[in-house]
Amino acid sequence: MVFKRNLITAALPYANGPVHIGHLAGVYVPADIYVRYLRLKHRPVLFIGGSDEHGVPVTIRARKEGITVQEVVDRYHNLIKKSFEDFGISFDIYSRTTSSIHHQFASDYFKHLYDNGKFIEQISEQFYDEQTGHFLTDRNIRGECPHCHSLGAYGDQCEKCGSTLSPEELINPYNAETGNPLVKKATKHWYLPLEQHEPWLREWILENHKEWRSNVYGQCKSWLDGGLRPRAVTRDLDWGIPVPVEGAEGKVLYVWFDAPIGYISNTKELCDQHPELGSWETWWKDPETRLIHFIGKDNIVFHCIVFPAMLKAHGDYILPDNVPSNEFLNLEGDKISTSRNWAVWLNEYLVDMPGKQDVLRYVLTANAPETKDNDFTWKDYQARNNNELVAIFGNFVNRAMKLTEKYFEGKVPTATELTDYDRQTLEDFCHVKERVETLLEEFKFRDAQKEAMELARIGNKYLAETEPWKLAKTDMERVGTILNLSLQISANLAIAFEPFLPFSAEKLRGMLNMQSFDWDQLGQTDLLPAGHQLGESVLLFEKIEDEVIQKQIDRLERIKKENEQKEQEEILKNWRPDPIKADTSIDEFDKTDIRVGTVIACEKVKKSDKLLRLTIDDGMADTRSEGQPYRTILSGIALSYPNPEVLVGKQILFIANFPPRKMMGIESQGMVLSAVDANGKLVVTSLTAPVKNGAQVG
Ligand code: B3M
Ligand code: ZN
Repeated sequence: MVFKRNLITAALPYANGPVHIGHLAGVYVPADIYVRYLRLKHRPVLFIGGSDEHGVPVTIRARKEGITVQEVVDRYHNLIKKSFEDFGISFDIYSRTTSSIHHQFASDYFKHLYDNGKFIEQISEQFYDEQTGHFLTDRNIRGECPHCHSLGAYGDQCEKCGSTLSPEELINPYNAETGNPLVKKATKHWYLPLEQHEPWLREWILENHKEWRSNVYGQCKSWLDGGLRPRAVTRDLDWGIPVPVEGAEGKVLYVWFDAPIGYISNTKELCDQHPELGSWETWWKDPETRLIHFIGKDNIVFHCIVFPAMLKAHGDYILPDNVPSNEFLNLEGDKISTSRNWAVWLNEYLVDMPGKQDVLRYVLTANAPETKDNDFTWKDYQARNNNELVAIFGNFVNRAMKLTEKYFEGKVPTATELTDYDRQTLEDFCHVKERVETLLEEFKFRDAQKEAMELARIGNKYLAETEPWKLAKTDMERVGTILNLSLQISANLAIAFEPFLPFSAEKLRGMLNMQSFDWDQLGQTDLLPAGHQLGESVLLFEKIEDEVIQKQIDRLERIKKENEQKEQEEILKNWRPDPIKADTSIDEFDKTDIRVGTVIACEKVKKSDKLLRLTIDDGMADTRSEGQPYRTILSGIALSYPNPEVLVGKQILFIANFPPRKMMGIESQGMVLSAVDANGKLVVTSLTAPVKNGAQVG
């Protein structure tokens, strides 16, 4: 199938915070590379973006900051839009889901499905705060975890023990914001019966789209194999697009229903403003349009199953031809998190690293999480800049320019006789176009950029081996040939990097004084005619010093510390003593023999993370055989005592009449008594004043 036009969408970021490097690596940089490439190929393309301004996260942010939701989305929409522009993400439109066009469009879309009987209605019991008159979403409900009994677990997850929860499982659920207790109340919602779509979805994805990336295909398959169920497309919330049917007061469209429709309404907004682009309907309904969604892996099910079902239910619409989705990018080994401020924010990057858009673009593509999660580190960022962009790409171009200025007054010299080595070099790079194109068509951006970089490597090697600076005194003709060839490679670099590093490619074209260029010229060896006057040479890339990188690392370390402190405070705030155990008696208690002893030595047990070996003077040396003056107790407190020697010399309490037990080949003769702190740290018990070792506690 040959497509006439390409409709490229990039996931609409939530307007509840700025965009970070995870978003960029996962979605926006690859989408932008692809779109720029299509434009260079003169293929009709629209690149659609916008902010996702509905849903719960923006309302939480508003309440936290004490401002209105509209203020939140205005702030972040403007911030995101501006930073995308400054970063060179070349959207044809970047709109927002609070626009009136979108509200109308999404509302009509819902109504169309509703009128055609595409939804089912269901009444279910949901948690409700009687005092505020609100139904609550899972994330807004907290309570006691049924598994670890920590307080303040969320309606979808306990962050203490990591178990996935549903709000029903929480003990004493309450409204996370008001603290009010919750009751169950019946509410009506509309559902998209996904199970009815299962047969065609199976065939469409599992049979007809085997070429999709394996992570995407695999996720779809497991959803389909697990059996699809009806999905609610409405919510009880006061922020969003009102459900346009009678009896739906106080209800809005579910954010995941309206957001993907944003791709369509934004296209409409663009086409309405620019009639020369044709009608939005051609872009969305003509089978000769190729629709491609760039998304992150947490959005796969919505773009591959739910949205296609919505499109199909409506009729008329085309379906996506591909959904290239990336895995996640971590930051310095930890998951990026907006709420924990663990991110490199694009708006801050643009201020901290002015003029270095392409460095970040390069690093994020070189390290793109295309097939597995990947890690961004500032050291790697620095190394890729200094060792690749500066040392290879920049250095090569700079030498070619400078030598031409020096020996040929900045005019492209003539290439006379080519040596075998010259011919080999030309041979090495003339396939670059074909290789880069094949990889880009397969959404393999990382390898495609590597191929483009190969040009610079070839050039760098060529100059290093031919050493024209040494020939200047003896063979100017040869120098001319070498520089001619080097400049041709530079011109190729200016074309090849246009999709990847648009700022630098433009700079380079300025240096080479290339008035016009065409992607199809890539691989040619006569891009710059002899005698062509070059422009002024500037540094393409600059070395990044350690101090600059250290500043960024310090910032992250500060954030890590702040987070640890906040988490600690949160834990202490939620800490409650364990409930008192069932009644016992003095007789029962008397059976346990608790004694006092002094720690003589304390060390980690080899090959064990948790165990410490305590050597204790229990005052009973004379009851043991000779050569064994002390009692040995193994205790699982090693994680709480990274420096075990702090216990040496302390008088502690231990149970003396537990039967001996062997662990890690060592016999343990009792149990050290300790208390558990709110954060799980164990603290060994002691006395308020010294007593004789062996004294009984009771
Ligand atoms: N805003 C989720 C996200 O940013 C969502 C994407 C919508 S795409 C239609 O991960
Ligand atoms: Zn728990």
